[in-house]
Amino acid sequence: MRRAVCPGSFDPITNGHLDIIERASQLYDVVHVAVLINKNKAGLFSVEERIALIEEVCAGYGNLQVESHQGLLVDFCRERGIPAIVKGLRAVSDFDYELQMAQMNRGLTGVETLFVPTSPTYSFLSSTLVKEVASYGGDVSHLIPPAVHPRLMERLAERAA
Ligand code: COD
Repeated sequence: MRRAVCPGSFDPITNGHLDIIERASQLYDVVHVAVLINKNKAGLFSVEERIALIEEVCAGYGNLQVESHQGLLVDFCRERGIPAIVKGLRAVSDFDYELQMAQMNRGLTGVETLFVPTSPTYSFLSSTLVKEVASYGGDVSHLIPPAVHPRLMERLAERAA
């Protein structure tokens, strides 16, 4: 069984994430989508909510497992026997940090990182920008899955109240 992990914060999942997950799911038998918990960063959505959104949006894929993890990504991989991390590369600006993480992770446990070039449509897209644009009233409906949009708008309205 060829296994890989697509890791991230997914706060919330965007069409850019979805593109990478979908492409990974075509290349591997099992793809683990790992929602990494960052103790120092409060998210807009709880980890449980992020997982529920990913599961809803990805319900059509038969080979995904969505899980959370606190700690090192390499430990998530080691515990499950996952030899490969799949990451999307948006632009040159992503490259420096992604390269550092890939080399660190390989040095720690030998896990490989494979980079998938982003689809040009999503090269500017991040959860952070989606939240910022939406919070000022910009239309982000074409940037996130249809199931995520109403939840995002509700959550931003709650936060603004
Ligand atoms: N196009 C293509 N790919 C995209 C796009 C897009 N528009 N948007 C996101 N992606 C892909 C990228 O591969 C990105 O890395 C991934 O989705 C996740 O994106 P985010 O924004 O949800 O998540 P990040 O960048 O906050 O996630 C960083 C990690 C959680 C993966 C990283 O910090 C990590 O591995 N943390 C665990 C702790 C650890 O092991 N630290 C040591 C690292 S050496």
